[in-house]
This record gives sequence, structure tokens and C-alpha cells, in this order.
Amino acid sequence: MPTVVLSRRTLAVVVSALTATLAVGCASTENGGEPAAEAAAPASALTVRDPWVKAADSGMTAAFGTLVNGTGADVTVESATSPASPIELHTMAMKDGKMVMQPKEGGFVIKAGATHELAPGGDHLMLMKPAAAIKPGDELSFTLTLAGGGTVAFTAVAKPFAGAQESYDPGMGHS
Ligand SMILES: [Cu+2]
Repeated sequence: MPTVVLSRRTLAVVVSALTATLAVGCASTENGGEPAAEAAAPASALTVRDPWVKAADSGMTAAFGTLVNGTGADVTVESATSPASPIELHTMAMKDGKMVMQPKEGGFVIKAGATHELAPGGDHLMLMKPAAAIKPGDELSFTLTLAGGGTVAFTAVAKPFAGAQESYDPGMGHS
């Protein structure tokens, strides 16, 4: 796939060089900036579907959603930031017969063309120390940093969530 893209781009460069020397009308459609759009694609090829945050009056809470990898290569989310709180990438693991959460080693890996669910009881973005109460309807912005340096920004809306309450109470499940 990358070699196809490369040769197409190389061809586009050759074509625009040719049309530039010929210097006539239809050349303008070839100058549409497509190479630039393709160059920017790796940074935005990951999208976040239906992001949301569990509302919390105080203490830790978590953000969820579906990470969608639209590319032909695996994408790794290495870290996340938010103005609302320091963030850690967490996963759930069985420990001494209990589900506990812990930092996700190596980050979230989204396979080529696949999706990766962040959901209560599974992987999530942990808001370690929210600066203020997070009320239903609040909109929180997040930025994911990918392996290779790209970033993906998204906004998640806060909503109440009753299930798995115990998992996200301050102190619970965190050693
Ligand atoms: Cu957590």
C-alpha cells in the first residue's frame, strides 16, 4: 500500500512538473494539494467514536469511547492529556480473584483497520485528579499522543453512569 501511495505521489509530481512547463489551463486541477493531504493523514487517521466521561463530583473518573483505526497499519496510543486532569492509560486485570485496574503496558494498540473499545470494565483513560467536579453535560477535551508523534484531539461529554461504580471510586483497585 505505501509503495502505491508513493508512486502515485511521484507521478503527481512528474505530472505537475510537466504541466508547469507546458503552462496551460487544466494544470490547475492537478495542483489541488492532494500530496499535502496524504502527508497529514497519519496524524489524523485514528478517530474516537462516541467518546464520553463518567460524571464525578470528586475524585478519579474515566473516559471511554471507541478508537477507530482507519489506516492500513497498527496504531499505538502512547499517552493522553487533558486540561481537566492528569491522564493515565489503564486496563483491567484479574488479581487475587478481583478485577483491578492498572497502567496499560505499551499503550493501547489498535490493529490496522480495526477498532479498540474503551469501556467500563475494560481499557479506559483514567482521569487521575480532576481539577473540578465533572457534571453531566460538561464537555472535556482530550489529546491522544500516538507512537511516532502524531496526536488526535477529541471532545467527550460527561454523563452519569451507575454500572461498575465501585471500579472507579477513589482508591478502589489502585494500589
Ligand atoms: Cu483506571
